[in-house]
Amino acid sequence: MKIDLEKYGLSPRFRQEATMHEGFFLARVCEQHRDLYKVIGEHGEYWATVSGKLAYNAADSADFPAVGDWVMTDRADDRAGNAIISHILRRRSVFARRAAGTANATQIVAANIDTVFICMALNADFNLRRLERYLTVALDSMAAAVIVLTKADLCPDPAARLAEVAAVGAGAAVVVCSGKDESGCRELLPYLGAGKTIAFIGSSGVGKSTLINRLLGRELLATNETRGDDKGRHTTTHRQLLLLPGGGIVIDTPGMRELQLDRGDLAGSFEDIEELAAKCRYKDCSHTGEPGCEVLSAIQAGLLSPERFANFAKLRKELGYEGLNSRQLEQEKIKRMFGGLGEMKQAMHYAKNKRKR
Ligand SMILES: Nc1nc2c(ncn2[C@@H]2O[C@H](COP(=O)(O)OP(=O)(O)O)[C@@H](O)[C@H]2O)c(=O)[nH]1
Ligand SMILES: [Mg+2]
Ligand SMILES: [Zn+2]
Repeated sequence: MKIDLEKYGLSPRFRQEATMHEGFFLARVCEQHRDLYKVIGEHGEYWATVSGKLAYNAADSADFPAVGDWVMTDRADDRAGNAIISHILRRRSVFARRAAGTANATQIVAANIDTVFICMALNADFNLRRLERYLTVALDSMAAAVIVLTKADLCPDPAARLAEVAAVGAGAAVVVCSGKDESGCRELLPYLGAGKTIAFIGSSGVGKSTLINRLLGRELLATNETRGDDKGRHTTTHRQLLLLPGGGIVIDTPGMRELQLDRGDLAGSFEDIEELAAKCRYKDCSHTGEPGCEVLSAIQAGLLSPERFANFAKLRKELGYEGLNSRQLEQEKIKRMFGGLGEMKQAMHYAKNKRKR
């Protein structure tokens, strides 16, 4: 039986790029276990490892396949041992972070996603500063961002939380849902669709796997059931791509204790501050006490929360964007995404589309 890879998100653009690798087989990465990848191709799922050449040429963990990647392999099944991944097709979007415990290694959390569900629970997990951090990465990912507030059943006043989220939400859609009851994830349905890939991102325990199980209609993913009870404690340990019965693809990710920024779009997640900063008397205003600083005036007038500004300053420092203005940041991003002048045409195309949006 031939598998329809379009259901797995295959688009003409990847099909086209795949034709440049004659003699190889197109597949999408569904799971990663250290150096072993489970991929899905036209003849089903099989296991693969990367070629020596790919590993040798990799400068960073971001150059290795990630869940969601479209790759070329040397065979269409693994009956004769693991297949070899020789190429990764150019990513359309990535949710990336700084690999834990490293100074500058990038880790791709999910690739080729249409929408990122930033999941945050409406209980003790609720933290606007963390949300700003996730948004900064999501808005840079080239995927759409949706804020998913989970565990609504545990919150006495979801409407109040919703208002707080909307204030920092950078225009992203916000949905409130619960994995506790059947109808709880109905709000997510409008974002799902055949061939569309959604990545569930957020801290451990917020209910990502529970929601995905609801969407799947069965308890496929282990959820973190027994906190404090060390018997049978299951949790998501690896990233995994799954096909929904109603159409659409979801990527479950293990919770991250901390999302360290590797790249980000502060102009998107902190547009309000960027707008104020553009009106500061000095172009290179650091908003730390210069005269004519609109950012500080807004804080004094109670129009901008000092916590939000402190978080902005912290994230900007973490990204190494201190002192760059939004124009320079945009150029920085284009350079990073399209690598130098060689692909300038793509970069212009991107900039044009961005302006249209
Ligand atoms: N009260 C409540 N508990 C939930 C809800 N969704 C998930 N949980 C519980 O939260 C824990 C963590 O859920 P899990 O789906 O494993 O979270 P993940 O780490 O984000 O994948 C489990 O004990 C779930 O039963 C919800 O909507 N309401
Ligand atoms: Mg999980
Ligand atoms: Zn200023």
